[in-house]
Amino acid sequence: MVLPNVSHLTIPSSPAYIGAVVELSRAQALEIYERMALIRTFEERVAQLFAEGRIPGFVHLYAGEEAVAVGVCTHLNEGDYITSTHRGHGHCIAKGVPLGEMMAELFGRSGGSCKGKGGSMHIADVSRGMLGANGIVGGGPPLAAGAGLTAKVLGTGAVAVCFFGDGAAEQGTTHEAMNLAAIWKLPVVFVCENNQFAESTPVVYHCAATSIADRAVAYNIPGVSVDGYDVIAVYEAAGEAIVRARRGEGPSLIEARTWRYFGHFEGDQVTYRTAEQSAAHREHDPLTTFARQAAERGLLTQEDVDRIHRDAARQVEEAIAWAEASPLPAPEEALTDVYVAYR
Ligand SMILES: Cc1ncc(C[n+]2csc(CCOP(=O)(O)OP(=O)(O)O)c2C)c(N)n1
Repeated sequence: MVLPNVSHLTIPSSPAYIGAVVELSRAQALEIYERMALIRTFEERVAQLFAEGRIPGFVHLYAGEEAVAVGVCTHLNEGDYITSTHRGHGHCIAKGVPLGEMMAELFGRSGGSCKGKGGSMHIADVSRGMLGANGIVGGGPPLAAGAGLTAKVLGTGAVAVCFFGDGAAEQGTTHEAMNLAAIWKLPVVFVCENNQFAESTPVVYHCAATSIADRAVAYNIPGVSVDGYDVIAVYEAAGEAIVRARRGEGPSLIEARTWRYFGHFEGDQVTYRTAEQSAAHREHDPLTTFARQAAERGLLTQEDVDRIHRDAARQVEEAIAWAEASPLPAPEEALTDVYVAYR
């Protein structure tokens, strides 16, 4: 089915994308909404659990940015790769990492994706192409270039998607990775989640460009800036970039403009932006925006939306129960699987 009325979805800054029309089936619309609702529910519940002191370490929540992870990962297969950031729960869920294993990782339990040794900032599930959340800002782009090189050399047809923040956009590693991926025409899609802040620093303080997507010019690759609240816009841009990567035409850069609903980390007092600003951004909430777009096109009903939220809540509670039933790692395993150990 071809969706009508998509003029607002046409992406202005790259001729390659102009005029593209998004086609979504009801099954795809359900899948997209289900994934976004699962991320939102997971994050809101993790915020509560953290406040109750039930999760050790740091957590950085992804709520508000769901359309980016889901709009991109809906195109990916299990054999494709993603690299993530310290704010990685949404990427993990969108790529299909089981919720129970994620929650157990947050709880530091042995059933976690990394046996409870990584925590929120280091969830990885290589078997599902999730190459890792990453506590190093700008750590993901070189990994994505490496995964793209692997795919190219082995001829697997896989694509590597690199999620990174506007802060990470200023790291040298990001530029080195984009340049190398462009020179070697690697199947990599660089997705900058511009949520307007790096910790407490507004993007206008740290970024000389008015659009991070414009930096693609420096690597002679397509660059496009999209509304990161609009999952259809992200889906459309990502679809073009992923097809291009699979055709062997090299990398692309997508900037998705978005906003995180929570602080930089849980416990952040959020003194660097106003409640009014946040309220204005929430008017464009990705879930309600997509529910409306899909309803207008006869793809989703209010009953679907209600059922999906109930189901997401059930899945997250099951994940918590599964995590809590999982034992702590045995002390004698403290150094097993650990890449670098200080002795
Ligand atoms: C190499 C490095 N420098 C600094 C930090 C400290 N730090 C953690 S998160 C962060 C901001 C990252 O901002 P951005 O990339 O925009 O991601 P966001 O938190 O907005 O999702 C910084 C500077 C770090 N973890 N790694």
